Amino acid sequence: MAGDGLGRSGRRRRREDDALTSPEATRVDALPLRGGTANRPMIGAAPLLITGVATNWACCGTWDRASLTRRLGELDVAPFITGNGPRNTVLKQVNATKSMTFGQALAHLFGVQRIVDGSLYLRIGAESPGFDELAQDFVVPDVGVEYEAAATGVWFSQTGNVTPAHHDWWHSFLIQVRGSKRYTLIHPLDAVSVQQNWQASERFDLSPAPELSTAATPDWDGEVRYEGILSAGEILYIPPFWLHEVETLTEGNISIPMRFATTQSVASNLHQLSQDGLLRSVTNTPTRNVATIINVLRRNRRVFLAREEEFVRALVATREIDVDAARLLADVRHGDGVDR
Ligand SMILES: O=C(O)CCC(=O)C(=O)O
Repeated sequence: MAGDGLGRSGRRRRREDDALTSPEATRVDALPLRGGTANRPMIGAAPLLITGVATNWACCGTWDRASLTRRLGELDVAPFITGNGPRNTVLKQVNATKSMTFGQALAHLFGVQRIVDGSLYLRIGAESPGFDELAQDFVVPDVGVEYEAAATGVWFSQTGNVTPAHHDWWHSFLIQVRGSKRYTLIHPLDAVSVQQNWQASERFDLSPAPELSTAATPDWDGEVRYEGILSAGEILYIPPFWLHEVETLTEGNISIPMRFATTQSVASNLHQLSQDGLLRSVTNTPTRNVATIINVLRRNRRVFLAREEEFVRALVATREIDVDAARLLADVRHGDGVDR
């Protein structure tokens, strides 16, 4: 508010005696559904902690080191190595992988036998051998939107592994099969202010985002954040575009991230363009090849210009402006239409 004399922190509504905590995601006992019903929350509306749904699936009852080794122990896998620190970043574009058998990976992940120096994070995606065998033990529920098999998988993790803050473009159900994870979720409209103090390499490239938890950000002045523990048998529903950070709290940890398509999009095309558009291709390709980067940026610019053109044509038509849209665009692009 103009003239109120308060700085950023002064504008915060947090009272002096408020404990610095965030609520956990709302607990429900049914999966959300497109449009919702009397007994089912509406998919897309808010994060949820869903209890009592996955508990009876065979994966939650039977997956342990012995049974998985018996079934798939000889499978060739290539887990990410995540380092030895207390906060072992997991970034698929950055972490090195090491080939081994699934049996060896499980021995390391469960803390039974040390196979590498550091921790492991293993993803068996829908395209990987072994996935179909594992998929017999869980259900793909009907939530009224299309299942995205290619983005679904089974993830094996160890204490201290951290997937840093990021957002995805799908409805995500993080099904916790074994052990527990800590999660922090931030509303998409808080994302811009959250990122304001990040380093450029954290905002625009692959340096891991700074920790978002309440403990790590006592000066948080955003508006919507949830934080809590996801335990075995529970499902965390993460709506599209919500920032999320996930830390593994136990050894031999198993989750199934199950994804479904969304028709939702963030409100601003420009925001979407930088966050979800082709610039993300640069971020996801750890290249220093200038020609490759130029090509991606050129493609990005063509997409942007096409959107700008669409907008200008619509504006001219809707307001019945007596101007040729192409001429107007040319003026804009050459800078000679400014301040006329
Ligand atoms: O479980 C994790 O480590 C990360 C989960 C996640 O980022 C996701 O499901 O999108």
